[in-house]
Amino acid sequence: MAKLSRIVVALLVIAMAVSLLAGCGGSQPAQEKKAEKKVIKISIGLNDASPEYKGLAKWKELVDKESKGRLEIQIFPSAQLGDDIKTMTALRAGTLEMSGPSSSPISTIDKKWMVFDLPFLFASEKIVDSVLDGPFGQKMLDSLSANGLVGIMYMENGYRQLTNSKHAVKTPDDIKGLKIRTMENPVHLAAWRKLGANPTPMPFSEVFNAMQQKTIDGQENPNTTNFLQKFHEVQKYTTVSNHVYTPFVIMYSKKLWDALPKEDQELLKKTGKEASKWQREHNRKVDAEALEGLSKAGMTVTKLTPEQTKAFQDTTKDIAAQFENDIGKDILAEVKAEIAKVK
Ligand code: TK8
Repeated sequence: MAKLSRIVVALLVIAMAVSLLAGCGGSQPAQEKKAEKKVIKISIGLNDASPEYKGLAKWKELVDKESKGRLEIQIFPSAQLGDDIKTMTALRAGTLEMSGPSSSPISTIDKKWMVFDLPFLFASEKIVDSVLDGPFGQKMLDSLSANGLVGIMYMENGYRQLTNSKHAVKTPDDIKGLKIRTMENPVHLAAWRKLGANPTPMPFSEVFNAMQQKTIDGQENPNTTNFLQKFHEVQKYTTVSNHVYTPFVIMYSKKLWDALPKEDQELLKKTGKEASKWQREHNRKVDAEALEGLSKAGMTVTKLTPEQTKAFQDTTKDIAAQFENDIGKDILAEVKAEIAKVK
């Protein structure tokens, strides 16, 4: 009897071992499938309330659907993985897949990107759309590959507006002596110097603190950023100046992009087109609400009249000539021709 039960136990143990092994074997294809899933990390400087984040969340959704869950975009907001310049360096080294910096810091890698920094270059959203979605915009994106980056799409940051903690700004005279944070870009520095400010370049993630500590008096960013990053908590005056339009450039590490299968590259670009369009529409819907939000939060809002705007345009009008050689005469002529087509 005892012998029999020992045999039964032994048989049971064998049966369990076999079923476990079978289980392992059975799960192997599933594991392989899991390994095929590709995570694509993207870093942005703005927080998760920003229109850039929303646009990327839309893209994530489209990519998930089209790839049937095989490609997963993971968005890291608020410069958790580093500011614009740092993450572009990571992309070029191949240690991070994606980043969505402003166009302005790209000029630290390739000076022709300064073209988008020229004050008052794009007089309307219609011009923006036509230039960015046309051959010029595409050529700029394609040119990134010479520097280890792949331009996937543009997203909208928007027209930039000046905020400060000192007084309402209506004329270039009002800017005299204001300490203004600018992006890390020589054109912005030159333009603000021209306007009489004392400009200080700084990565975006340091701006809120610098305003709170009063090491700077102001900064400039679109209404959505000014509101959604809660700059109204540390700033008192907004001037709707629309002085420059710098897009976001959603980019991929060329090193890592080249390792992707062609079909994945195509899927990412195709869905990117749709996300880019969606994001621009979304941004334009929320810009006015953001300005209202700033006003409701207690900021004094000054909207420049066309005459007032002209004074800012006149003061900064020779900036383009000053940077003509850095940008390249061909690029400058091309963008001007594209703009002229729209007008
Ligand atoms: C976020 C920045 C930001 C830009 C700036 O990383 O630096 O002021 O407008 O949106 O790219």
